[in-house]
Amino acid sequence: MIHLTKSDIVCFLGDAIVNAANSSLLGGGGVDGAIHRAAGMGLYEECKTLGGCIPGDAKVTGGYKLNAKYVIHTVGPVWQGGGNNEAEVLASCYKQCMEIAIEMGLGSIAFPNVSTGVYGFPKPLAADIAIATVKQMLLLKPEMEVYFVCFDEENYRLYKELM
Ligand code: AR6
Repeated sequence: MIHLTKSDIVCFLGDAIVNAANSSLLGGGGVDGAIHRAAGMGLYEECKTLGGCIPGDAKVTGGYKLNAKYVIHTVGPVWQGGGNNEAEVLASCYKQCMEIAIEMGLGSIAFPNVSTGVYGFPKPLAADIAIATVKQMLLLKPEMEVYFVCFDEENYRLYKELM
């Protein structure tokens, strides 16, 4: 089942939140910075052991001081005009995160709007890709609760229209 909220993903109370990270997995700005600040140094220490992550892939850690039990870190594409497989890479992010959640037997997962901040991915296209990919993956585990957690008004409005 898919849910939509307009809130801060750091506050999510459930099994896993997804982090829109960069390839180093060592923190940054935006939602990544907020998650690392709230989770504490334990998260940073575990991330240091992961050896980074390529765009379109995902890796899981504990949630440390967060309410969520796990953080699934994914690295979205940097928007470069659309001719560089950005859409496929973004779809892969959502797919990989869902695969990890399903394999781990998780009951709930919250996604931020990956790549639509600093990485500049157009929000309408990103919302289409996120919703379509998650819907497809949910066919494998329909009872999973998936939350799209929008932070900015534009994303929230777009998701509301599409869902
Ligand atoms: N909760 C939910 N969503 C949030 C929050 C929050 N607390 N804060 C921001 N957003 P961005 P990206 C939304 O820039 O584009 C980092 O420095 C925000 O409104 O965080 O994937 C990383 O280290 C936007 O819609 O991630 C990378 O270097 C969405 O999160 C780079 O930014 C994504 O914005 C990744 O860029």
